[in-house]
Amino acid sequence: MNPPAETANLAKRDESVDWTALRNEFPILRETVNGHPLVYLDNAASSQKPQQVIDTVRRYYEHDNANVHRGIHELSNRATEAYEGARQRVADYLNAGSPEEIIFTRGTTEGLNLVANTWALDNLRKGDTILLTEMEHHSNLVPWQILANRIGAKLDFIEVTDDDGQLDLQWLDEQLARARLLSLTHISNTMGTVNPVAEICTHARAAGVVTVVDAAQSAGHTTVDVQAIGCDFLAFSGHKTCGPTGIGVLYGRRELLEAMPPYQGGGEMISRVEYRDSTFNVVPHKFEAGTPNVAGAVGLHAALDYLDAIGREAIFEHDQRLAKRACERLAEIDGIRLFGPSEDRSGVVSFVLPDAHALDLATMADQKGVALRAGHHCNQPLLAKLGVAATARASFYFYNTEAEVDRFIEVLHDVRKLLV
Ligand code: 7TS
Repeated sequence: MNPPAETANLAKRDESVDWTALRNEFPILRETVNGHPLVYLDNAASSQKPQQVIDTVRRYYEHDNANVHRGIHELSNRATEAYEGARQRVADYLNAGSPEEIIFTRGTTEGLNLVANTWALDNLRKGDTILLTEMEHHSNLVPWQILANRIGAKLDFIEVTDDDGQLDLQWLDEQLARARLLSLTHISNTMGTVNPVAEICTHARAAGVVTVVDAAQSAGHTTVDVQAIGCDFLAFSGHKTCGPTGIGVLYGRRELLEAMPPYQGGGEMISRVEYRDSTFNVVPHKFEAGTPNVAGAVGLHAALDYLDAIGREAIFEHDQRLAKRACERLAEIDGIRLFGPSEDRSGVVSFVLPDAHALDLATMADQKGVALRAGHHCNQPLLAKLGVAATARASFYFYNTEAEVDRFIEVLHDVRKLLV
């Protein structure tokens, strides 16, 4: 299948990006909610999709749909070409050494579970230590708890500093010396902290510790280069990167993937099957049992083209600019508690007001068309450490505007008047 015309024709965008024109390419942003124009500030949970991605998926189903790798017929060949083309596109996007290092998954969660149930289950033993951080999403915590309970491994945590939500790396080398595997997030989905993953992975490599990076919050927002980071595995989700739901990526270093046992059994992942035994396919197919999400991969390809046409540095600068404006305006509210670093943060802004519960706030903001998130953000242990049960969270993306930040603040003030 040819690359979608629109994305192929998108001019390379730089700092002079026409953000308004981009915004207009997202049909859903024209929705009204409860009689108000939608202000969508829940991008850390899921991003919206540009017309180009929607059209690419539709075009795939209208013209190319079939099962992959099996058919001798034209449509199967087209579907296979589109699917494998998407794998190559992801490899380029992450600067992976080859497309064989890219496994399609359902999302970040599945990628992390895959590593826990293959490399880690095969290599870790009773008494081994798995090193995590205190800011991990449940998806990068619970799989390791399940594994640790199963094999008798231990969990250790890099602490988060109380004041600005950074990782406390002063004990990193000591912690790495006791660990076999380190799994950590690139960007915190609650505090917006950007972790120095390349530096941390350098230390881990020197200590012989295998590294896993959760790029759920970074892959669609900033440059993620697996070779520059130097990680062994990295996972992200298509739906947070302008792509479809139900498609994600696990990058794995080839030597590790080659040596790992399969994740699930079924079609596609085998080489030869007998009644009592089987041999397995080569990587990455060994890890992709069953009919894959071809349309999802094709949509993800279009999404990555779209993001790269804008430029990931420009996207991150835009996220940061909006977050800064939001933080500055929020900081004017007496008694507000803002979480995370004050500088060099991502577009995720969490806060707690002294007089209004986060859930009430988000519910009432929705009445005015502003989509926030409130709750524990799948970060229960972190919130317990921070001493709160819930935060309200606004998370920005490149299609959000300064006017939307101002509208969000205005709505917040209106809602507070009603709540206090
Ligand atoms: N890791 C991080 C850092 C995340 O933020 C999320 C989702 C995941 C993993 C899981 O991604 P999934 O696509 O497999 O579900 N974060 C959020 C959030 O902050 N609000 O809703 C989902």
